[in-house]
This record gives sequence, C-alpha cells and structure tokens, in this order.
Amino acid sequence: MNELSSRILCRLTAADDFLSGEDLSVELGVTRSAVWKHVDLLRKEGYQIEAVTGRGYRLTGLTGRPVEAEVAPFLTGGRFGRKLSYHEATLSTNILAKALAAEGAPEGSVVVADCQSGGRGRMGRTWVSPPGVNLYFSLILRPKLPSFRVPQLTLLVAAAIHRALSALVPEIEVKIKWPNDLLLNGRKVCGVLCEMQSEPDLAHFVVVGIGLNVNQQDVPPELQGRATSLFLESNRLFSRPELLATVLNHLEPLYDAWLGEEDLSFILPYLEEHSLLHQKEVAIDQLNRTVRGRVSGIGRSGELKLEQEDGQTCLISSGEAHLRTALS
Ligand code: BT5
Repeated sequence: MNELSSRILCRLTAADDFLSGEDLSVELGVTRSAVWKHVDLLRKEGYQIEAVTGRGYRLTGLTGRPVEAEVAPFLTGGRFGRKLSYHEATLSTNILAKALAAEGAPEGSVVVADCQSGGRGRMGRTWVSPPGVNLYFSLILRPKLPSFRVPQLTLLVAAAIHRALSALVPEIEVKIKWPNDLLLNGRKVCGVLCEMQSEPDLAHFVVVGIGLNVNQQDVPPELQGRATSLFLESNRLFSRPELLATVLNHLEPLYDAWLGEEDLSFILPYLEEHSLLHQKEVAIDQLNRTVRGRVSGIGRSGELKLEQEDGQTCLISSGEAHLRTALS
C-alpha cells in the first residue's frame, strides 16, 4: 500500500463519521482528485468506503490485513507499532527491518509482511511463511545498553508473547520453550529471531523477528507433528491486526522495565512458571556437542541452568533443547 493510501486509511479508521474530501485534501496537502484516486485504490484492495456527495467518505469495511490503519486502533503504547510498514510479500521482514534501522528508523518501528519467500530461523534455518493467514513481523529496538545484555531480549520477548496469547486464548496453556519458541499442546506456534548490530560497548540496534501461526488450517508435511496454529488448537479465527497489537502492547512496558534493570531477574519467576523444560530431563544440541541433564531453572541473563549427572550445575547460553525420553 502506498504512503498516501495508508494515510487516508488511517484517517478514515480513526474517524467516527464522514470525512470530507476537501478536508482530507487540505490536511494531506494533495488535490481532491488525488484523494478520490486513492480511495478508489483502497476499494480495489478490499476496503469498503462509502462516498456521499456533500458529506465525503466513510469507512464501512476493513480487510483484516495487518496494515498500520488496522493495527493502530488496538495499540495502547506510545511507540511500538506506531510506525508500521506493510508488505504483501518479501524475502524476510528481518532483512527489511535491518535495512530500515540502518537508515535511522526510530525505535518501535515495525515491518510486517503477509508472506515471506525466505523467512529465517536461527542458524540458517527456514521459517515457513504462507500468505493470508499468519503474522510475520520485525520490531526495531535501540536499547542504550552494552551488547552483552541483548541476548536477554529473546526470553523477554517470549514472555511478552506468552502474556499476549494467554490473554487472547485463555482456554489453552501456552508454554515457553527455551530460548525462543512458544508451544501449544507441545507444538510450535511461534518463534523469535533477534538480530543485532553493535560494537562491544553499545548495541546500535536490534531487530526482533516474530513468526506466529494464527489462522493457518493445515500444517505443511515437513512440520507435521511439530507445528500448530492458534486456529488449529482453538478452532477460532483471530484478527491479525488485533493480535499483532496485543503482542506489541505487552512487549512495550516489559521492554521499558527491562531497560531499567540489570538483567532478567524481575521476570524469572514468570519464565520458570511457564517453561516447558522446567524440572525436565533434556538434551541440548550445541554446535559440536550435546549436553544432557535436568533443568533446574533459568539464569539471570537467560541461560538454562542444567544439573548434570555428575551433580554439577552448568549454565547453557545457546543451543537447541529436546525433552529426553527414556531412550534418548
Ligand atoms: C525460530 O527459529 O523459531 C525463529 C523464527 C522467526 C521467524 C520470524 S518471521 C518474521 C521474521 N522474519 C524472518 O525472516 N524471521 C522472523 P528456530 O528456533 O531456528 O526454528 C526454526 C525451525 O522451526 C525450523 O527449522 C522448523 O523446524 C520450524 N518451523 C519452520 N517454520 C515454522 C512455522 N511456520 N511454524 C512452526 N515451526 C516452524
């Protein structure tokens, strides 16, 4: 959607009544025929806009796409999501957001796509991103903190998503799987990928990428048994704009609180309470080794506390965790 269409749509969604074409053209600094042309473009995108001579334009139907004008009415915070760029298709919202951040986009800016052709997970993995059903978005953050604190963000974001999902889908228990997954009934519904540009003493920016399976009705063969969606677990369809705003609304105050703290101590009880791995036997695959043990908690910087067979406790800061069965 182009800039002018988006601004007209934002004004129409915020208005309670008709907006005159004259007022819109003055406010946006364009001709009345430009306003008319962009209203027509919005209609072609699926928006229902009534036009009445002498009164102007009134919005009567939205599309349910996570564009700025549809997300904004649900936002409660001052920064996160207030600037939002929407793309029908892109390679990866994290790649777009990193380019925007490098150009100086402010903290809280969000990039959303309806689908991704190269959605990314950690360590070169792929995030399956079909169109029309899910949320794929990236949030730009500029924490004025030394870069060693940035890895804590992944679990902080997971906690915020957990709160958002628990509020919207109270009938289902949501679990956080260290370090970056959210699960419903043991299957992955959401993944977080944080990427940072920094110097040792200062993080320049962080891009927080979130993929959330919302209304997807079938799981692709390669993810059978491992992935799910909010729809598949609850049999309800969700508004993507409302869901996106709800995640941002929970994350903004949590992030602000974290900036004033030394570490994740303030949220550890919450993370441990909702952790899938807490007090479980696990195997953690790292680059060139697998570590086994029983999870006894989460460290202040977000590490997994693992009690090993020899009785020693070690702190694991990265890796892929698996619950151990009797055989593994
Ligand atoms: C993640 O990586 O879970 C991070 C995913 C972040 C995706 C978002 S979408 C918006 C933004 N732009 C991007 O390009 N990325 C971010 P990881 O822990 O490495 O998990 C990846 C693994 O999850 C894959 O190897 C699959 O096994 C599984 N997977 C892939 N697509 C999935 C999906 N749609 N739902 C559930 N599981 C999926």
